[in-house]
This record gives sequence, structure tokens and C-alpha cells, in this order.
Amino acid sequence: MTITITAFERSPDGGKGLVRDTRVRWALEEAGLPYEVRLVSFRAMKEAAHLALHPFGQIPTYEEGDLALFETGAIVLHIAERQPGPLFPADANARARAITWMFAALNTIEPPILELVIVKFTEGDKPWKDERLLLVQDRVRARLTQLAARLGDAEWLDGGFSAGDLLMVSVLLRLRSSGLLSEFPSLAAYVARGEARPAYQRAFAAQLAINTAPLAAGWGATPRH
Ligand code: GTB
Repeated sequence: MTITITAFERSPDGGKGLVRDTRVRWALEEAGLPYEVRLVSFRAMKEAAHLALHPFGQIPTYEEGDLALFETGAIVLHIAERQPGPLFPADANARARAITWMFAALNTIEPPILELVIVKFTEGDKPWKDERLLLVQDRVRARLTQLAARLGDAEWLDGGFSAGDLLMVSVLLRLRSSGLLSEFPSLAAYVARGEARPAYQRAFAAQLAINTAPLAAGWGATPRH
């Protein structure tokens, strides 16, 4: 059955791989599952056809036969369960810990990083911007300190690479331009290990190709694989 995901017709990051379809592409590549991509414009994302798939009018979505999913975490979890490969270990307890790291990435590490993005990009004109920026930067640093302590000198968060690492690396990548990641060399190296994975490279290249190609008219499907 064909898997179809949605992505921005033109990503606001110009193809840096920071938009969330890259996480889903990466998971699909790790799992070795072929997929197609339907590109959606900002206008189409708020129209009925897309809202039926995604109640909040966002990307990415995931369709496979009768199944339609939204929320990157749920999509990556589904892919890992469908085709564990390198995403989920065989041992039940190790799998539960991988899921724990998926939640930690999305619920504990990502929120202060998103706050930082909000201060920088949508609150730049506010008189309290500088004070809030320092506060939020410290919140991010506190989480990175704890994460670096847990990672230690290990390659991945819990034994071998898993979907937990996939989401954690994806979340941390959003920090690179802030300079905060380079304050934590072990985390910067961890992120670089994630980016070096062939599956990540394929996912990154696929989204870059879309974001650097001439804009196609309308709502089309771009086959992958
Ligand atoms: N919780 C949802 C999930 O994890 O799937 C959040 C989905 C989400 O935020 N989608 C964004 C979206 O569709 C794209 S990824 N936004 C349009 C809208 O809400 O109208 C967020 C994103 C956007 C831009 C950059 N960037 O430019 O670097 C990075 C990430």
C-alpha cells in the first residue's frame, strides 16, 4: 500500500531540513519504506480537503490505505511499529525506553527550543525581547546540560540508534543557528552522528530537491523511490 506524506510546497527554511516532514522522511528511510509526497501550499493547508487529514491545518500528514495520521511523533511511532528495522529494538523493555526518549524529545527538550524560535522570530519587536531571550536561552541550556549528562560519551541515548534518537536529533537541529548547540560539544557530535546516517542524508536531499526546484502549479504528488 502506498504511503503518502504531505510537505510544504515551499518550505520557509528554504530546504535546511528543519521542517517536520524531514523527521517523517528520515523515519521512512530508516525503515526502508517507499513513500510519495504531496506538496501543499499555505492556502491549501487551511482548506477542507487538508483539514480532513489534519485538524490543525498543518504538515506533515501520513496516509496509507484507510489510515490517515497527523502529529510527527505519532507518525514516527507508527512507522517504527510497522517496520522496526533500526528504529525500534526487538527487546520489549528497550523498545519502551526508545518510546520514552521519543516523548522526552518532543515534550521536554523541544518546548524551550520552540520558545526560543518564537522569541527570535515573532517577538523581535517587543520591548522585553532581550530579557526574555536570555531567560529562554538559560532554560534551553538547563535542558541541554541534563541531556549531555545522560548521554555521556555514548553514541546514542540508549544502546543502539532508535526512533528516540531520530526525534532527539531532529529537535536539536533546530538549535544549531542559535549557537547554543556548540556550547555542548558532545551533543553537537551526537547531532552530527545523526546527520551522517545514510537514511538522514536521503531524507535531507529529498526535501532539499523540492525546496530548490521551480514551483509546480497546483496540488501534485512527487514519487519517492
Ligand atoms: N505538533 C505538530 C507535529 O509535530 O506534527 C506540529 C506540526 C507543525 O508545527 N507543522 C508546521 C506547519 O504546518 C510545519 S513544521 N505550520 C503551518 C501552520 O501552522 O500554519 C514547523 C516549522 C516551520 C518552519 C520552520 N522553519 O522555517 O525553519 C521549521 C519548523
